[in-house]
Amino acid sequence: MAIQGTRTEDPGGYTFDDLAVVMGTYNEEEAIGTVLDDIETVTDGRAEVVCVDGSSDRTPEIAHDHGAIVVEQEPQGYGVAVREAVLTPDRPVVVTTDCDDTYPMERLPDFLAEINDGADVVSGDRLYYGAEQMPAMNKLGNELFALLASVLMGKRVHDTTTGMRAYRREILQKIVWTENTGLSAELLMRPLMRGYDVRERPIEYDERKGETKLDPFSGGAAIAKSIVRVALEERFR
Ligand SMILES: Nc1nc2c(ncn2[C@@H]2O[C@H](COP(=O)(O)OP(=O)(O)OP(=O)(O)O)[C@@H](O)[C@H]2O)c(=O)[nH]1
Ligand SMILES: [Mg+2]
Repeated sequence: MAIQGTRTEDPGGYTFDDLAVVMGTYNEEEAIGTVLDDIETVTDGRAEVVCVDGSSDRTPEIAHDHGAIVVEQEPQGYGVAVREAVLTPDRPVVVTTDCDDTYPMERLPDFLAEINDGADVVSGDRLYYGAEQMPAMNKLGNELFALLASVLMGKRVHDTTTGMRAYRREILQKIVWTENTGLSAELLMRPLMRGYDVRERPIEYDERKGETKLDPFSGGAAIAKSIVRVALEERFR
């Protein structure tokens, strides 16, 4: 979605100068220009952008042209890329997104405001507004993942696999991350089960540009396994 000239005042405390927006990028040349333009517009060009890239198309060139830091990495899956991406910046607030133009970059000021309000992790809940653009099977899967995680944790969560979250960097650095396809669930569950201030906030979710990189069957099974493993590890740690 192209954003034109929307600009919100910086909330107190951390500003966009303290913010890094990070993503894994894998053959996203259709979407990356829009995503990076949106980030630039919303943050007035002040957020640092990190792309961990495994593409064979023009994605890394487009990222460079937009001033992003591009870390090259052989494609090894979502979590391997996103783990590298969240650990790269040295800014105190790190926001993840996908590079497929599904997530609302105009919400970056709200996420930063929640961090300034004391949140440790702010997680975009795509299911709250109905996620009409999400393929029906993904939606069902995501609802089941959230239920499974909620039962295992004893705390209700609504969207464990969302790609848009804000984190205090110190938490990303302190916890050891082990999951690949299930990394998004892990990034929500470990902080929550360790007592950090984790808040879900409703977000809009748009239709994906370009091809999906996730196989719904093998990917779904991997995510379910991650949820069970992470919940048990955190329970008994
Ligand atoms: N560097 C790198 N990035 C990856 C890899 N796999 C996925 N990504 C990126 O991670 C993000 C999430 O992948 P998606 O294909 O959007 O997965 P999804 O959001 O579960 O599925 P969709 O519903 O199709 O959006 C995208 O920005 C991808 O380009 C990988 O192996 N390496
Ligand atoms: Mg996506």
